Amino acid sequence: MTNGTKSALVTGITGQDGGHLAQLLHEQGYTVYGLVRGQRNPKKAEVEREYPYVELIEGDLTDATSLFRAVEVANPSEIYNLAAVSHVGYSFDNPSLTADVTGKGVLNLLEAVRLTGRSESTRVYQASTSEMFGGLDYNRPGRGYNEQSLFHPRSPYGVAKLYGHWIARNYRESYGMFVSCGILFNHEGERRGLEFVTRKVTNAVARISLGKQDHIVLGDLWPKRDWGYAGDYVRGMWQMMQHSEPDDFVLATGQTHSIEDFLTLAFAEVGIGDWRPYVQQDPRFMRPAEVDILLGDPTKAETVLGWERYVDFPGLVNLMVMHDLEFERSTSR
Ligand code: NAP
Ligand code: G4F
Repeated sequence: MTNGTKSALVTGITGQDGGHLAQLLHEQGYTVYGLVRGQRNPKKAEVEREYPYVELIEGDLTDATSLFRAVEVANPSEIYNLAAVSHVGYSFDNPSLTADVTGKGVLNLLEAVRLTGRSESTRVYQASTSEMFGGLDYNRPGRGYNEQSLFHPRSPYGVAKLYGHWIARNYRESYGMFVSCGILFNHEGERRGLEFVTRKVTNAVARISLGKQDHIVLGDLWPKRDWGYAGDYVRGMWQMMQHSEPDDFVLATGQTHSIEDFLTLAFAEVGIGDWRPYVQQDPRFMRPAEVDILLGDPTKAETVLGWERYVDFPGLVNLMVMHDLEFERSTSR
């Protein structure tokens, strides 16, 4: 299905999801605009190389004026707000910045849409997160969080995202704007930042197997996450924006695995059966408050939107390790 008349503005274009989404929107025939921040952002050249069809606009979620300008220039039918301070560990060290970007930045963007007179013509996607839940859903043991579950964020990131979530819902209710929130559980892939645990592991596994590195240093290994593939999840974001009504949707796999499980599969990909000799732990990578387990229930997205996933957990680990092996073979570092 293509739609040549639509244009989209994607914030967070230099991030993991921004890349996957830019590709999907381009394939659907959209004119794609991407918000990029900073005077000399090194990732700008990467976007220009990998997604040459994206028209870049300079702006920052903390700078309301720049967002007004971006909205005026792009005049988008859809805005995907993916930009955020998105690393949970980093948010503990930088809580104020996280509140400004991940929380108040959402308000700045919604105001840019409303005050430029686009409340009725522009649909907005807000990147909400399973970090807003913060652990086990004791009301639904074993069945996972859904759209009705209670929130209990356990990090400055989760708290800031919860503000973004509620202000997005408030603009939907107050001004009748089409604002949908995707409550996404962890999604990973070959474009995942190296600071997140899955990519840190697959990159290290590739380097260890090629003799470029001899161990990896991690934090806690027992937490469990509901890990899916980012390519599947950006399709869900787009489906939310095509739906007849704005709403909230959980995207998840309905399965949860520990970091130890991830290590076992990743090392097995390169023929290493026992990963323990290669893994060290350091409190530096542990958090003041941890989310022990995340498990999501995607029934609503599956039934209402027809959302499907094509990559399962072993497939995800395989594609990430294979990608990193190829990349590490091609560089001498
Ligand atoms: P990511 O790779 O960390 O990308 C974050 C993006 O935000 C980057 O493009 C970054 O740009 C941009 N950004 C940071 N501060 C900004 C600012 N002040 N103004 C404008 N842009 C700024 O994140 P992701 O994994 O793609 O996730 C996309 C969104 O979904 C995020 O909001 C994240 O919190 C949320 N989310 C992610 C997951 C997941 O598992 N991936 C799950 C649930 C929700 P620079 O290049 O300039 O730093
Ligand atoms: O990969 P992580 O940093 O992802 P986390 O904290 O679950 O957050 C990600 O998913 C959220 C959705 O639930 C997003 F909203 C958020 O933006 C981000 O994309 O950590 C996963 C687990 C944690 O329990 C962490 O403590 O891995 C543990 N961990 C253990 N060692 C580590 C490390 N995490 C990182 N980043 N680095 C380590 O060395």
